[in-house]
Amino acid sequence: MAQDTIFALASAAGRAAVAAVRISGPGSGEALRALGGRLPAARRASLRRLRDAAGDIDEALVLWFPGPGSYTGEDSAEFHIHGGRAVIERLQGSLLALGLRPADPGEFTRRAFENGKLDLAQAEGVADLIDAETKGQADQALAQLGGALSRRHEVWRERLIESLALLEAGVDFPDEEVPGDVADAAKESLRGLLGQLDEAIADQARGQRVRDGYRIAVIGAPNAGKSSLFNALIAREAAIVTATPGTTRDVIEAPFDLAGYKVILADTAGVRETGEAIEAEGVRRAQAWARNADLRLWVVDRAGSAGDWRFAADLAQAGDLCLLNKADLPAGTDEAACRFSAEKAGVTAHLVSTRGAGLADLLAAITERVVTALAAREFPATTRMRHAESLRVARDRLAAALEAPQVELAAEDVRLAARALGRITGRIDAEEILGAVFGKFCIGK
Ligand SMILES: Nc1nc2c(ncn2[C@@H]2O[C@H](COP(=O)(O)OP(=O)(O)OP(=O)(O)O)[C@@H](O)[C@H]2O)c(=O)[nH]1
Ligand SMILES: [Mg+2]
Repeated sequence: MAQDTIFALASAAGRAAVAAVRISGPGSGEALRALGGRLPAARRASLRRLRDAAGDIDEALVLWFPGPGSYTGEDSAEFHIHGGRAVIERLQGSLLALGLRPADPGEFTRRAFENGKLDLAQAEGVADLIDAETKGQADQALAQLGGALSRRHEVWRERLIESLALLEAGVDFPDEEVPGDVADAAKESLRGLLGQLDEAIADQARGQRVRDGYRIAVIGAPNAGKSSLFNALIAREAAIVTATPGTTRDVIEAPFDLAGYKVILADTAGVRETGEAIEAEGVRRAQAWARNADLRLWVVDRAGSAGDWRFAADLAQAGDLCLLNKADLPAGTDEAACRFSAEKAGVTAHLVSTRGAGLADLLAAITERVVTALAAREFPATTRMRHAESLRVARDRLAAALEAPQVELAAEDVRLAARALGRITGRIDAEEILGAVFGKFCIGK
């Protein structure tokens, strides 16, 4: 089937010094010649005056990438033109007139996948690298793009297939002497692999956290100073602060960069018993966000003596931080009671004031937790739900294979486990997942 030749603005829309327009497909060379004269040397930048029947378009740098040695694997080209709206539209109009069509989101990378230039996990790495806002996200995406994640799954898949061959030797020649130790060797290898898959599953949340952000909830009783702390940490007045308890109702999320990692900080409604419907909904949302967070900052008004700290006490988990706030005021009886209870629950107490005292130490403590949770020498095996699901299926099939009463059943389970791993790189069932993977790309990539 003859492919269309596609085009797209590969750089961001809007006024800029330079804009890059890419084209790919069998008509690329012809289009380049039509607009810029003879084909430039492959992969060398050449200065050309672009023109069509209506006249000059721009003076531009053009690049010619003959297939299959190009990003997409097809003949393709780039025009680096002046980045004004009119010039971009003029060039795109000419390309349309030459019979090229605008690319769908991710279509260049999809073609690269279809031409065997990248596997699916690598293609996802491309999308993640484009979306990366922090160093941690970029490092992880680059490793994935380079094939780190794919190689790991391929090695596992190959081991499954080797074991399958050993098991099938027992199935295909039941009457012959297949030494018992062949099947044993297969099982031994599968058992080792099961251990590795278990480790990868245990580590799976890390990759998703690096990609999507580490979640920190600011929780506590009304008026404890949660919104004040939230504003201090993100260094802007995003949340309303008043002396009236019950000010914050919605969850307010703010992403920020901590030590190169994406962190999402959330201010939440003060937790207390309330008969008021709006506030009750706010409390429900606060509790839900807090439970799913990776870390909770439990803010307590240490100057109080009414025992309000108890309202949010059961949301805090071991490893969280308790912030005894309003260090500039004299301590009430709540401080000692809360500190005692927190430390018993494995929650470290810090004395702070949202007006400044102790905030630098607090930030260091938070940073330490984020880095400990996300950093590791090795990149994690999975970075998306899609990978995690396949990994879990593979693990369950493998466990079933080891338990199977008959070698035929074991072989079938091993086959299914290999299939599940093959979905991660798109070696298996690619058609089903292509839309989901490439639909989220930006146009021009
Ligand atoms: N003295 C003193 N007052 C503080 C400090 N931090 C916050 N406050 C005051 O405490 C009051 C409540 O602050 P908020 O940040 O709105 O408290 P909150 O926990 O978000 O309250 P709700 O949204 O109602 O749950 C305000 O009057 C703040 O100015 C502090 O470190 N010292
Ligand atoms: Mg508030």
